[in-house]
Amino acid sequence: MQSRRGSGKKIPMTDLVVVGRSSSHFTRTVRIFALELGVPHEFRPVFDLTALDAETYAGNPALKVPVLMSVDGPPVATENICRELVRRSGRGAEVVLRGAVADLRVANAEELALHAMSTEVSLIVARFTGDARLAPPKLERSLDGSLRHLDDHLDEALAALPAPRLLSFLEVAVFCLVTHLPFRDIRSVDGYPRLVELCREFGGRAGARATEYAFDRP
Ligand SMILES: N[C@@H](CCC(=O)N[C@@H](CS)C(=O)NCC(=O)O)C(=O)O
Repeated sequence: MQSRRGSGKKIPMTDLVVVGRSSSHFTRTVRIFALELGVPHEFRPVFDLTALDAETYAGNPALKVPVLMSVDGPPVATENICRELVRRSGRGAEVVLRGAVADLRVANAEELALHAMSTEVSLIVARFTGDARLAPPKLERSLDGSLRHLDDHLDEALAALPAPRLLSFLEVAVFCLVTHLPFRDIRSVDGYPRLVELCREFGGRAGARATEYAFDRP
């Protein structure tokens, strides 16, 4: 049985398809969720991020990845997809999604990790287009300030997360962000020892090892 909902491409009724890029930190976040939670899925790369049609992005009108293709329609954006993967896995009790903990140290760290990820995307787009006006100095300051805060306050935030846990959005997002900065040559992360340590620890997980950053080629 096939469905066309959410995208022009046919997908099997039972299957989930993560549409994204192997070089994308947002995509890596959802792939790690799917792998660590044992949710069967296929990965389908988008090769051309300059495309202007939503079809290329599995129907995402924002022209962004990742997207999760499913018969129920495609949730767009990383947090929504992680939430849907947790729902499908039936393992919600073992996972700390964004916003699940009221503690401000966690909420601020989640916000700053996501903010830094988006800021990095803006810096990459500015570099790609060669238009310096797209990367004003404030953007660089904003990224540095967010990383500084995360490095200084990571331990407090992690201590406020429920334990034991299989996975938290905060840890996965920080891992994907901090490993991505040197991969895209946006920042050295040497000045952020606590973040580097988290990456070293988390990098041993199966989901992390299976999703090493790479540039997809058609
Ligand atoms: N809010 C979105 C942001 C996704 C995003 O910025 N994805 C990047 C790849 S890491 C992208 O699609 N970049 C292409 C572009 O901005 O043109 C989410 O949480 O998934």
